[in-house]
Amino acid sequence: MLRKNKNNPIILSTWNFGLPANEVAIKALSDGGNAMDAAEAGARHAESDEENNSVGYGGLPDENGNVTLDACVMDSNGNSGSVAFIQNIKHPVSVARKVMEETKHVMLVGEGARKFAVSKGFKEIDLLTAKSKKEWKKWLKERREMTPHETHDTISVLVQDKNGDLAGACTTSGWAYKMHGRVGDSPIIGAGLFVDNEVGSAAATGLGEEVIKTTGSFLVVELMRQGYSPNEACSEALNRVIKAHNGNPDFQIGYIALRKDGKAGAACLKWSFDYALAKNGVNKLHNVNGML
Ligand code: SD4
Repeated sequence: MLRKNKNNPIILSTWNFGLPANEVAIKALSDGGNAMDAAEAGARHAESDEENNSVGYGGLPDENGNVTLDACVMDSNGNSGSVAFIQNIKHPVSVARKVMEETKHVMLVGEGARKFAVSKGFKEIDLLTAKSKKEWKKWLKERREMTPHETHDTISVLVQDKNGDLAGACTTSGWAYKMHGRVGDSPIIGAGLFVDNEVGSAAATGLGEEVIKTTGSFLVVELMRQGYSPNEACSEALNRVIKAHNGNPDFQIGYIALRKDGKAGAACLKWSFDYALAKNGVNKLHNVNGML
């Protein structure tokens, strides 16, 4: 049994936009929120940022010019909620939380998810900004296959609150110029995100198809249960992907992991990967080099 880290909240998020997301999450905690409130608040911050072209408003569209979003949440009681392929709603992470808390389901997709959101008071807006539209129009001329790491940048926020409880949120616009209807790993519980309040939490960024095939985040948490450190668990989950691609995957996946005792870790397949860690009052960007 892992010792519980208490009275020392920790926030761990993907990429450099994790830094401002962590700040918002810290504020949510200091306003009295729990781990779920903080993870949601952090993810919402990235969803609102129109400069971020891979999450929420301002996200790059699918091949037909539709911005379609995926998100999920998981709380410390093992509850989860998710929306996939949702359109015209700015904060899919909050819709996912509503699915978790106000329906008997875990996952809603597409039109059903949008209608549910509207019924809960979410406003419909056009998520395609002028900037993203311009990029898409440019892409249409060449229709060049995007290498996933060019545009893939999901935000995942893992939080441990002062009680030592864990929760997480994950949100993305997915693979730029994807096929209409494509859903990635981010709304799939166990793939893009997994939280087990006894052991730890993990989340993924990168090529969702490969994360789904290896049930990545669940695997990272289970490896921590077996005694792997957060860094080792992330690397071992990536070893499965490396093996499946004969030692030479040509795409990126990054994992972050937070163990119940407060230890954080990360790993990525290739190039490098940034993550933001807020701990002991310091919110800082860290970088890990690729395993290959
Ligand atoms: C997806 N995993 O839709 C997401 C995208 C992503 O860094 O993480 N990008 O496949």
